Amino acid sequence: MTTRLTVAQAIVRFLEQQYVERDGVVTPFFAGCWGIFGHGNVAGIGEALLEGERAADETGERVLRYRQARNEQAMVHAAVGYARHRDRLAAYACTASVGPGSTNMVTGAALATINRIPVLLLPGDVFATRVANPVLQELEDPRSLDVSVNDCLRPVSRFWDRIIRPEQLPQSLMSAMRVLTDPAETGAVTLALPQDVQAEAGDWDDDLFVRRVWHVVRQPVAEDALARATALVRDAERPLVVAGGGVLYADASEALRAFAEATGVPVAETQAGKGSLPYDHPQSVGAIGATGTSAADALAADADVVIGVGTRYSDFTTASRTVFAHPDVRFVNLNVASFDAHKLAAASLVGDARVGLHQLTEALAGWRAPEGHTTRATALAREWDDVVQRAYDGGHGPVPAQAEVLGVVNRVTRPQDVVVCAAGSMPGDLHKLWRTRDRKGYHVEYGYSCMGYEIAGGLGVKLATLDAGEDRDVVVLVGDGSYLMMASELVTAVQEGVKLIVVLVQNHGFASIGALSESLGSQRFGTRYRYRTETGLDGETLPVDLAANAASLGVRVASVTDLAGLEKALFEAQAADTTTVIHIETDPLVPAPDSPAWWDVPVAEVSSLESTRAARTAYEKNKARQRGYLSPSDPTRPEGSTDPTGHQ
Ligand SMILES: Cc1ncc(C[n+]2csc(CCOP(=O)(O)OP(=O)(O)O)c2C)c(N)n1
Ligand SMILES: [Mg+2]
Repeated sequence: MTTRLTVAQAIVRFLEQQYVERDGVVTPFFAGCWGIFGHGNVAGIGEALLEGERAADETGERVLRYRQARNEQAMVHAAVGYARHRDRLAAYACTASVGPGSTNMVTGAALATINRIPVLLLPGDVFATRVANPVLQELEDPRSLDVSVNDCLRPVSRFWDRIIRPEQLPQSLMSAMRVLTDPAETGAVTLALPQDVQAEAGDWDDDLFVRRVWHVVRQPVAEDALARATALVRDAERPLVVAGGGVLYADASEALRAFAEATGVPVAETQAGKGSLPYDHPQSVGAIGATGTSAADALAADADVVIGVGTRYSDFTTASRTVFAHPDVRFVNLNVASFDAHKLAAASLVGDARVGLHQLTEALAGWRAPEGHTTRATALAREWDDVVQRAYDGGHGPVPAQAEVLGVVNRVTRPQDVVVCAAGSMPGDLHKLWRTRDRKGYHVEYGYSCMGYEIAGGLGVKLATLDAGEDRDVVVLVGDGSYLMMASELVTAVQEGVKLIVVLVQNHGFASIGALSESLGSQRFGTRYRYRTETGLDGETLPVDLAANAASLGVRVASVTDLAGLEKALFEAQAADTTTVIHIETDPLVPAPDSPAWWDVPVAEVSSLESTRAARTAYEKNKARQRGYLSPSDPTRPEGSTDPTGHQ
């Protein structure tokens, strides 16, 4: 049997029937479709979504619900926030018109792919028939009429296709689903849809539209690989776990806790992995790397075996390959993605984090890290927590320090509430200072660290909590720079009746890049929001009123000047039904407690500036500490084997 539908109608009908199963729990994969309409999708995907909603009004059946966004980049961020909070087991589609609507999604797609979060992008594309070309917003590449702006989405998508014939669609949809639901492959998936093809009808095999379940299997680690890794760990004197986002997506926190408690190995966390253990677990040593705690970074410096679980070892995590300083450090990497498992010349364990941790725990039965190592880790973590408390209680005035603001927000929010952030000076401060009490409590996008993710991503997180039936406030922390880049989805939150608590930290510019600039000899050049004078951008502070700006978008606004006011406003925001933006000024020149680690940002090799020359000297010193981490994880050659190259 076949059904006659347009390509767009077939896509919508197909997406509605996709389910995912993990651990025996079956849930719908698509929560809905974000979209902004233009001539490239209004009569294609737009018509199909409308038809779907009308049909559902009659039948009451589940549909791909349409959500209206203000900005295409933001809608992809919202989709990512949603999927990340749902452990990648649910996602959104995003439809955009041809041209600028589609290219606006490029940044969101890159963010999704880098963070390994599923999102299905459905950009409109230029006419497949080319009869009426150039269509409004068409690129027109004189070298090939086959190119459109949607080709920009190729490098940032894990699967990319352009449907120029209806017959191509079923295979592409199946490939899209395979990638979206595969934890090792997932990211942005793009199906570019020429505007004429969207509206073209085909006779579709009804099997395309039957309910389909995609199984997310928990791949066990191969026994021989496990044996190699176990041998390394058993020899370790100062092992350290680095927990990444994979621990959270695999819902492996309990398995990690069991591993840590059975073996005594301390656990450090990356940005994406923060919350893998509660901050006050005796073996939790907190943030690692360039934004790390003194505890985690001291343990990393001495670690002889590093057990990375679900981490991709970004330069922040490794402090640009300096944080692991033991001359013979070896790595054991448990990761569902072979690409990540093999990083740093590790003994690789390719598999699911939860199953793999269970396997490792069992294989190491009876073994424990030296007692002194575990107790040292606990003592170092306590010392760091005292540093955190002092930062929370900083007593700066009249304008408070950012760390004090974080302290108040941490104290007033409930353990299950989610803090959302992405760029500026707050992610680093949060990584070091935030006391995470729930595995879902910390949502900082630091794979792409994209200014503008905060509010849009937070909206997606809140929608995810509502769909999951969870009672969580979502607290978005956003700097003035990020706010100015993309506050647009506050309007969407108002429209959808979704409640966010946004803490807008006003420090009149880029405190983060200002501090970085100063440390690199660049004198905070171009990082403050100041009037232009004859000598540059060094006049009075600009008269922006972001509280008034937020109020104009239809949200509740509280403008506070001190920590007591912040606390009161947070309580009121908690009690409110609608979105609140709390505006507070902080002093950009009060830094949070410093991390001992380095981050590689190259400094000019020659310069007429004394500040730059001094910074270059310091840079070269740090550069000399940088390691390749190339030592084979298995340095002993099996007996009887010969090296064909003749090298020893
Ligand atoms: C889209 C984007 N552009 C540029 C950057 C580089 N960048 C990182 S932080 C930052 C400044 C952020 O300013 P603000 O949100 O006010 O936070 P603050 O640094 O003041 O804490 C910039 C420009 C980025 N991360 N994302
Ligand atoms: Mg700022």
